[in-house]
Amino acid sequence: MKADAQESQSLVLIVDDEPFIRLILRHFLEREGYQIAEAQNGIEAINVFNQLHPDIVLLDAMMPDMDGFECCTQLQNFDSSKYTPVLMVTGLEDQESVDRAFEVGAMDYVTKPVHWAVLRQRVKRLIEQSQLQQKLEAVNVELQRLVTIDGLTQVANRRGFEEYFNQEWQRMKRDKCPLSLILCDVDFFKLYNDTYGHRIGDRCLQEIAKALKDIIKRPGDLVARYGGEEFAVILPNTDTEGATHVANNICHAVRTLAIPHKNSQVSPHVTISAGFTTEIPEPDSNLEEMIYAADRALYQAKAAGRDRFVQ
Ligand code: GH3
Ligand code: MG
Ligand code: MG
Ligand code: MG
Repeated sequence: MKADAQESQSLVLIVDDEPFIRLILRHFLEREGYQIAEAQNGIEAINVFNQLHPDIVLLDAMMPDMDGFECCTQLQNFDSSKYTPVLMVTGLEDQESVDRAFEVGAMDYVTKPVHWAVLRQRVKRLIEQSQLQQKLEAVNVELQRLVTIDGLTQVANRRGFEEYFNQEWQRMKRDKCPLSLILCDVDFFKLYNDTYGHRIGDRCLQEIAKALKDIIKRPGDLVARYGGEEFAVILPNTDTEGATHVANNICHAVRTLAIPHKNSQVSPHVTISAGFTTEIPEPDSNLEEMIYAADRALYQAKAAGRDRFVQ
């Protein structure tokens, strides 16, 4: 429908070496409510495309300097062309040309002389399809994000942790760089819930997560909720000295929140214990073992009196 195109004012790039063809295409499509840009060969089409990012390209095949097939091939190299359909509008009717057009990335093909009623529908449908595809992609990206985020604390969840740790483990192995992992566990948190209730317990976890996010800001570092009241911090390209610094900051930051915990056996406030490990992953070493080592260190921090970190 005409109104649709007018509302969104989609931009059509018409590429044809014949001025008369450009003129009648422009005339017809403007009447349908589209905005129009023009180019008279493939080279010009690529320039205009990169400047204006049209919603669709109507592309002639036979043109001097750069023909439609070459132009279509080159357009596929641009990220911004991912959702821009190319509709070939050409006098070539042979099978080889049709095959070639689709092979180089055209989404559809119409022959000259143009059948206006058909062209009108093709242009409309191609633009709608590409808009729908863009929306779906955006939803998909958001879904991917949501499945790796913890709903309560908004840091990465266990799945996000596993994906990222796996990825960074492989990367550090390839680059022969140190990877550090800190596991943290809130002290006497069962008692906290018993004392203040589960809702206040939830809020406490949110505050701790926020405090961790506030201090762990280096690009590439990741804070995750590893389990109920356990957090994990992944520090790529970080040696023992760096991890010691961060682990110390974590304990300090939680202490500084000064969240009352009157039944804690170590402090009148909520505290956290941490265990960390640093290694340059070897070809034959195992990622699970690194997690296990951090967990052992955490256990030692608990055994040594809590509110501290151990390597
Ligand atoms: P420790 O110092 O040895 O770590 O003692 P703890 O009491 O923290 O350890 P324990 O593992 O016995 O208890 C963990 C508690 O964390 C029990 C559980 O109810 C609580 N918890 C786990 N997930 C959540 C959550 O999402 N919200 C709240 N409020 N509590 C949680
Ligand atoms: Mg031509
Ligand atoms: Mg625990
Ligand atoms: Mg605990």
